[in-house]
Amino acid sequence: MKSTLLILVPLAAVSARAQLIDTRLDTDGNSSAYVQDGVIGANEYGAGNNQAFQGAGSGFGGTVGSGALYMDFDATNLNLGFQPGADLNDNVVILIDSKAGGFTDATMDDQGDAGRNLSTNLTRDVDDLFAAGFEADYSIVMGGFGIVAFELAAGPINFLKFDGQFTGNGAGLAREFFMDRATLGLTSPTASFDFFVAYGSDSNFMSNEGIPGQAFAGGPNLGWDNNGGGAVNWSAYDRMGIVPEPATIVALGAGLAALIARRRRS
Ligand SMILES: [Ca+2]
Ligand SMILES: [Ca+2]
Ligand SMILES: [Ca+2]
Ligand SMILES: [Ca+2]
Repeated sequence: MKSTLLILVPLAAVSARAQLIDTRLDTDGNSSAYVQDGVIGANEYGAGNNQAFQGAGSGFGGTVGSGALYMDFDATNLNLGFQPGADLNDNVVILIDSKAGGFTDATMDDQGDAGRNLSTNLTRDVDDLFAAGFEADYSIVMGGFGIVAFELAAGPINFLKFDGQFTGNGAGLAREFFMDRATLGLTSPTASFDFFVAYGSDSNFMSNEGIPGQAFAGGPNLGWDNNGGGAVNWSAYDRMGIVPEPATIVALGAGLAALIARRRRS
């Protein structure tokens, strides 16, 4: 009995700290209906726009908490669309874990500008803990200024791309943006990555909003110091990936059949 308890307790502790909330799969990783026009078109991000991730929290008015983040792959790019749930007065911060290794709040600190500071520090005065195993590799920051992407690093993070097509704070305007799959390490036909979205001010005053909704979504805004509550736990994350092409499945099936045939002959 004692040994059973010893096994169960650590498992429970791990699952409480890391939670995959939602997985969405692109059924055609080689093509997309993406048009960078500030509008989420019908079926632009999968059939019925089902490749959409929802949030929770309303402390800053629901911009992220009531917003939606859409994604779709084509052969070259990962295409994203963010539809705000309220005016975009602050900064949407998307942290992406798309390859081995990476960084946490504790291993990054770049205060060069608001986007860099939010990407590497989130809540200003306390540690921000990611889900167990989540090591961020890239960030995308969306605000009234436009959209910027960084490759994360221990020192100054590396600027990748800026797009100024969409500016201002209007909630009706979808922020659409694309990134090169190769840059993100997502060239595989069955590529997938994990991410979560935070929302904070230029001075790292953080909202309780997120995509997916975090455990603290029903509480007060995190502010600068998590209201004296210590480290912030960004334990929840979502996953976006690609369903294998039928050709890939056929090839896998053929390989399996050949393997079985070889085993039967031997
Ligand atoms: Ca697609
Ligand atoms: Ca569009
Ligand atoms: Ca940091
Ligand atoms: Ca990583």
